[in-house]
Amino acid sequence: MPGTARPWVESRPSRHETCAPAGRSAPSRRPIPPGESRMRILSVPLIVAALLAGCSEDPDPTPQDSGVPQQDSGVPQQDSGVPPEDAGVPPEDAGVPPDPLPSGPEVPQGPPNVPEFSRAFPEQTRAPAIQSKTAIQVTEIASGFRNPWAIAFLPDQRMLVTEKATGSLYIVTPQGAKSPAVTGLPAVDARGQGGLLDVEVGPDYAQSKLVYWTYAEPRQGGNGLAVARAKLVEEGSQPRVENVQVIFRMMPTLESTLHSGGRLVFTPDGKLFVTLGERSILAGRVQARDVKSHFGKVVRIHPDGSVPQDNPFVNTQGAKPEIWSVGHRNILSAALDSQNRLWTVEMGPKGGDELNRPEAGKDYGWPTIGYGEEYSGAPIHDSPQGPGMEQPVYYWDPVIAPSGMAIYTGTLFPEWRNDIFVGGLVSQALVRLMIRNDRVVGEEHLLKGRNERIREVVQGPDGALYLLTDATNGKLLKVTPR
Ligand SMILES: [Ca+2]
Repeated sequence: MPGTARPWVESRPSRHETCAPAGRSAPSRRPIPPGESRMRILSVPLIVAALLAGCSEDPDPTPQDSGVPQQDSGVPQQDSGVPPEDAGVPPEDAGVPPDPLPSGPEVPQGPPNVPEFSRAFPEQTRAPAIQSKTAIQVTEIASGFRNPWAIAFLPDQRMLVTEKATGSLYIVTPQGAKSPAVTGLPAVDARGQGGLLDVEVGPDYAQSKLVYWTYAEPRQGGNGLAVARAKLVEEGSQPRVENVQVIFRMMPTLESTLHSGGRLVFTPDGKLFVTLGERSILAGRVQARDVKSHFGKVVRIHPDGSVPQDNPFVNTQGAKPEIWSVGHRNILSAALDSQNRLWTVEMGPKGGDELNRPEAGKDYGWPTIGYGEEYSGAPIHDSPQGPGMEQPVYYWDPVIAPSGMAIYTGTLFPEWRNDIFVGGLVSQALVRLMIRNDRVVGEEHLLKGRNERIREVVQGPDGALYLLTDATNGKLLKVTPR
């Protein structure tokens, strides 16, 4: 109900409610060397014992490798039953020696789908579980959105909110009052994962009133992701867009309702990153590493759609000059860090969601390498690693099903500064990753008790996190300290 803020207080299960089999402390605490499978060092009796102990969520009785050599932390590994006390260093403590990195078991998540694939380095998956010290409150700002997809803040702190399937764009006040749907947007192909997707406010909005959005564009012979921009006009109670310009079209056109990608990220130097999926079907998937196709790429353009001349493939014969990086599956999460570097999370196959930091001209390997398998269980990759292809910074097996991303820079939660937040659809969580030296050193799954698919995560100008839930009655939520 617009204007009615309903507080919801996060409650966390105690450690006793999480899965911690009695045998967890018994086996060797030997760190798992890079390249060695976790499963290979487990004995069948240990797995059976864990299952018999009622631990269906996490049959792996091996204490989680902290991902950090113990000699670096200077302290013994904590008992697995004790929550790490070092989840986040408030800036006021900057003058004292930093807390040791988190250690202990990972977030309860069940066994990997592809245990025969080994991580490339210790911190690449199953980071130690961490817990925020700050108690959080979740307030429902508005509801009644039909599968909302994205939020963007206007300079006056109102929000633009997209609805995927209806192709509608709304303006929502901080108190939750929703405008009529903005008129003038072009039609969308709303089937499957298509529709109206991301929205961003132009960097020069104060002068230009330009807003930008992505959508699945219906075309002769199929569809494809497009990026449009237009002037937002508010006169009276009915907002509209004028002078719609399509500034980018993913090519080739293909008939598919899946894997459009579609996140937009402006950079402070005036460029625009667009993430592009590989359409899922085989005819699209095989183009993910091909520079003659936009499928499975991150592209980088100017806000008018023209190509920056320092893009990596502008001088490559036959290549699409907009391409920034190749070999992605379906990137639904993207954000800049405090150094203005792009980070992405891509929806992987079963057991293969990936966090990457895409750099110019690099190849992220899909579909040749990866850590997952087909949802049928059929293998996709001969190996999770290969020459000339980049390793993900982190991967999830089982998957979280990522969508939406923010890298926290606010002051409301000092302990979260520079942490990565990712929305979880299947995992129904707000996933928090603690990063040190570009490695994931801790993972937390917030809001699990709400049982809602998290589609979008944005940091507001007030330092709160704003979320959208993916449902036919989707909600706009605000996360603040309690
Ligand atoms: Ca990859």
